[in-house]
Amino acid sequence: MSTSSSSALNAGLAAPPLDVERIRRDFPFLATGVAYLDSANTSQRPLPVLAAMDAYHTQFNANVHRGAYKASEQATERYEATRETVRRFLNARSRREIIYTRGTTEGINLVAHSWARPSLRPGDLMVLTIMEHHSNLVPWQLVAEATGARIEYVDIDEGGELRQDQFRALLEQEPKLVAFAQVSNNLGTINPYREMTAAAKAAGAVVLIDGAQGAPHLGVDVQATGCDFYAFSGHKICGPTGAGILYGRRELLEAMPPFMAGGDMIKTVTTSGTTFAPLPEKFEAGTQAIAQVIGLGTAIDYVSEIGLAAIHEHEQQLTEYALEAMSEIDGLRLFGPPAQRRAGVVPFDLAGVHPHDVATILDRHGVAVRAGHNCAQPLMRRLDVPAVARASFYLYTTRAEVDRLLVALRDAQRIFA
Ligand code: 7TS
Repeated sequence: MSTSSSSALNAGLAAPPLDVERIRRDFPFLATGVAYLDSANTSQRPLPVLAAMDAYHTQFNANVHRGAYKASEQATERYEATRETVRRFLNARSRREIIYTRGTTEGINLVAHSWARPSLRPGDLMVLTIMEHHSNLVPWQLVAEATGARIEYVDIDEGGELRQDQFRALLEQEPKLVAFAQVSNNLGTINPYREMTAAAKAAGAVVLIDGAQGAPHLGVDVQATGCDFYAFSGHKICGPTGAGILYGRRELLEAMPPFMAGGDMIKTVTTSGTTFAPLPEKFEAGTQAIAQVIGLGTAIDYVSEIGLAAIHEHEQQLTEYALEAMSEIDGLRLFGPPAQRRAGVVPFDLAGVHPHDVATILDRHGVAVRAGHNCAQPLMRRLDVPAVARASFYLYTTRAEVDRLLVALRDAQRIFA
């Protein structure tokens, strides 16, 4: 396997190639024979993750933090073990900074509700980017409506990368919040998140990174990055749906009011008022997705053991291969930066064929891709397309699956010619 596509991120530390055939045996779904090229949407889950959730349900199914009996203790232990796994994965200082959520969307909404609403004043600036997923966009629009704060969006250049000149100019206006994706779900662009965070912190902003597409493919060191908040979803990193993580810097989380209120997040309740539990429980009201949290911890262990550097390298090689082959298909427009600066995401448009029709033809070939606005309508408008089709790769994706995509694309072209 060539290592020539090794990214600057890996800084010359070429990872050993993945044993993709062995990895694939861990993913039962892949035995369906579908070429699953939609991992940016949701990943497949490996056997150890399924087994961990099964063990919870069959051997120690009980609520956490409550029971005085063995099953509940065991459940609590496994549930809290995920917090340490995530702390290590993100290199957070403390387990108290790791909040369980349902996913990226809930994490961002938590920050919008509990940090932004009480903190922002009319005229305050929030800086977002035009490539954001709706879940890192709509919550801030609601904050703007509620507080009178305003939003500016950093544009992209023709290669699908953020206009850093514009970003720096906006920082001169001293925004209160800067929020952006580590990796774009639609363009695959790996944003220079460390540099952007450092510049935004120097300008005095609170920084939230949407790690939905970053955590599964690059990971993050939140201390080295210096961000205040980092949100991601378990289901895109080989975990189940329904469990995700919000990392928050402790000083900020301590000062923030709760998001949801109810059981588990209180210290004392009287008829006249309530004091709240310490972190992280203050932000974890009600019974959480216990099995899913346990599955998420197992998923992070699974991915970490294989190694994110090797996974990223594998995806980049596939991306390079796909981009090159797809550029030879007449009438096929590709979006996004060169393979070296993107994660395994390949958005495209086949001239004269609606992306939904493309996806339908591909489905007939057993090739699964996403098509639509992919939860980024402002980006679609910026690209001047109603929608795109998107192939996305992960650790189990093979070159043969990309070849099936190519055959199916030529068929779609023939059918609609
Ligand atoms: N942010 C980004 C960058 C995403 O890609 C997604 C999901 C989310 C936030 C929301 O994550 P959730 O788990 O809370 O739903 N992205 C996609 C996608 O690209 N195709 O389907 C879902």
